[in-house]
Amino acid sequence: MKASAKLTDLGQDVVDPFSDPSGERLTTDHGVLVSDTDNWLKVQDGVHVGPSLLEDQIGREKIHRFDHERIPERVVHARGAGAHGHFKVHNSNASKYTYAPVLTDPSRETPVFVRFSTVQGSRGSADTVRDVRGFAVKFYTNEGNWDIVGNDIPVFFIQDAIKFPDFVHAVKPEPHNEVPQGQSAHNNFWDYVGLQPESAHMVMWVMSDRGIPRSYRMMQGFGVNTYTLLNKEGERSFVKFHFIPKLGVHSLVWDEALKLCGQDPDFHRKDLEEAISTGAYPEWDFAIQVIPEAREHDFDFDILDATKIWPEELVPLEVIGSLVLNKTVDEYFTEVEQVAFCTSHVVPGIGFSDDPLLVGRNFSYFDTQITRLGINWEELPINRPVCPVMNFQRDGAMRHRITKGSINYWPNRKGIGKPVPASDGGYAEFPQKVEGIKQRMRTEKFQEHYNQAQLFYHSLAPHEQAHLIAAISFELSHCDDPVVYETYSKLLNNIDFELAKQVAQNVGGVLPDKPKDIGQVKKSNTLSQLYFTSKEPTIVSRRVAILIQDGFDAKQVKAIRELLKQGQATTWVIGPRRGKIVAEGGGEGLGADHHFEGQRSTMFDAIIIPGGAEHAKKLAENGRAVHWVREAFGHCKAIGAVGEGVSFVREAFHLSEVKFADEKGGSITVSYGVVTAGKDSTLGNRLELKEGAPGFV
Ligand code: HDD
Repeated sequence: MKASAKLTDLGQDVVDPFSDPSGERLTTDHGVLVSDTDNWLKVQDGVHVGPSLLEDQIGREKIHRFDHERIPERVVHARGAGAHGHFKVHNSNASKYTYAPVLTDPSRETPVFVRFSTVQGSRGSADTVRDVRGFAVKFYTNEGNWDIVGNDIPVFFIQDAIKFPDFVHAVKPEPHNEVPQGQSAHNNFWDYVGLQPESAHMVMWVMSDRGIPRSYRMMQGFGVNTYTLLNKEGERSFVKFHFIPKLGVHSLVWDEALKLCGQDPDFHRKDLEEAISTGAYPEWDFAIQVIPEAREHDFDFDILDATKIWPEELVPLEVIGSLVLNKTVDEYFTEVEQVAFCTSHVVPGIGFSDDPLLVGRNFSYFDTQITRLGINWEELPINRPVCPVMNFQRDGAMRHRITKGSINYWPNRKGIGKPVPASDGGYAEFPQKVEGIKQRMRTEKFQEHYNQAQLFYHSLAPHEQAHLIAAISFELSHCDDPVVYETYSKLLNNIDFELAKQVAQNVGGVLPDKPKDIGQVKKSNTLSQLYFTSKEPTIVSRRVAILIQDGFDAKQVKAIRELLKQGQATTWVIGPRRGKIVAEGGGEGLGADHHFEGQRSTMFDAIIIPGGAEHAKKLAENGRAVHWVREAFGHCKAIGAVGEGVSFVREAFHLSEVKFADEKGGSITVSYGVVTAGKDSTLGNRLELKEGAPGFV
């Protein structure tokens, strides 16, 4: 069977051959045709309602099934969205490190399922909360399933898995009142991380713009833990896995994220679905960082410590492949809810390290799936490997597979289920020499917690640092126990004096009296989001709102839409009502997709206001329309205006002193992200709204 055929097979697997979703005839679960699904069987005389009868098996079945629809939500990462796609390596460069075909065979296309998630909130919480995002990838390889269960942040809060229950209890809603939902802005979280300096580095990342991504499609993915690769010569290397989004790394601004929680709590889920359905398939480069075994101790941090990155200046990324998502799910529950990942699931050529976080994870994930889905969870269609599965694990609740034959043990007289030697593809552990004293401790390098927190903070651009300070200040302001915000503001002085001072001033914390000596300030080029955003600016899949009123210039709108379509952006016409809006001079109008109150500027990446004298006047009279552009401006979005649209924008901002384009001259001006084109501009050649144009980044 060809690997590429497997995606289809997987898709078909998901469909139960006996169920007919498009069928017209209703049946019970045991297949009997149902004649009435709306009236419970009752004793009645046609006038008086009599008792409903328990004997109604159709009614009983419907309610029984409904009563048991819910399964336990994930203890963390409960809120998520997922999609299908494929993974491909572009070269066999990794064969010097591993013999895993999924990482070395460029002729292969490996089907994948990816689930993105937030961590803290429950299944019904909002998408745009400040949080870490899960980035879990299941590779359905010919050698078995391989799961990378990663995040959008390359480090973790704790070094040792034994701390995970405490950490999760601290970040989750507080136990006495189950508040807050989807937020770390509360006493218990900041209390915990204040007493737990190993979290400082990760706290910096979550409080930076990384904690509020614009889209799942615009975030990096990291395997976080250190894994190992094994090559044909039997040599072992340490490895970290990276996914780098083709669209760049982008974030919301905090006010936008907060508003979206209410205005569109499914913002990220819908964004993923919209992009795939419109053909803008999300894509990531796949890269590895590799450290040969002999260099394990060459660094001033421990490479098995999950609170540390491997700076790219020290260990460069090697891009070897790409991941594409090109199919939305057909049914949320059976795919996104029932998909189950295990860090312990690797394929031959890939192995574990002694990273103490990873070792605990390798136990935890399989265990949690038993509670959530039952011991036979790997038989569920979304979790099933695409290669043959044969072993003597048997029975258990909800076993589906029917295995023929009389043999269920090894060794057996027929030689069935024979273990396969490594030389023939069987999984081989690296023969690692282990020595030491059995004890509960951490080595010296694991005791240092601030160097990389500083590295991250100092590598941010000034506006990113300002956002981070605002974010910590917001969070600590939500802590009402002074011990908590005082402890944390003090801790920040180990990272940066100005950071500590400003946060302390904002939240009433303890002002540091002098900078702590933090040695030479170090920076890394690849930690600021600007590193990714400036590479290849693109408007692909960006949502652009065109604001119109009766009397708008229809020719301009047509041209604008055409240009944006060429750049693969999506346009949405927003008017005073959904439906026909009359064009200037009574010409052919346009159907608005939404009315001003139905959607908000937060849901779009840019706004354009075309010309049309009557339209511009009406927009200026409409408070909500004015709010649209003001809010978008406040959120640093690109705003474009043409002809009379320019005067509307100017009025909306009361910005007569700012130099906009000379309307008569028809020139184009860019001012603070506002792009204006004069009245005489012809859209085809002068209003350059093309990919990469200023303000459309
Ligand atoms: Fe975890 C879920 C990522 C540490 C225990 N984790 C879960 C998911 C992601 C991560 C993306 C959601 C998977 C999905 O979409 O179904 N977790 C991480 C990362 C970690 C990490 C990047 C640090 C490197 N996790 C971690 C530790 C433990 C767990 C140390 C326990 C010792 N994680 C779990 C879990 C979950 C989970 C309780 C909940 C649902 C699930 O596993 O399937 O077992």
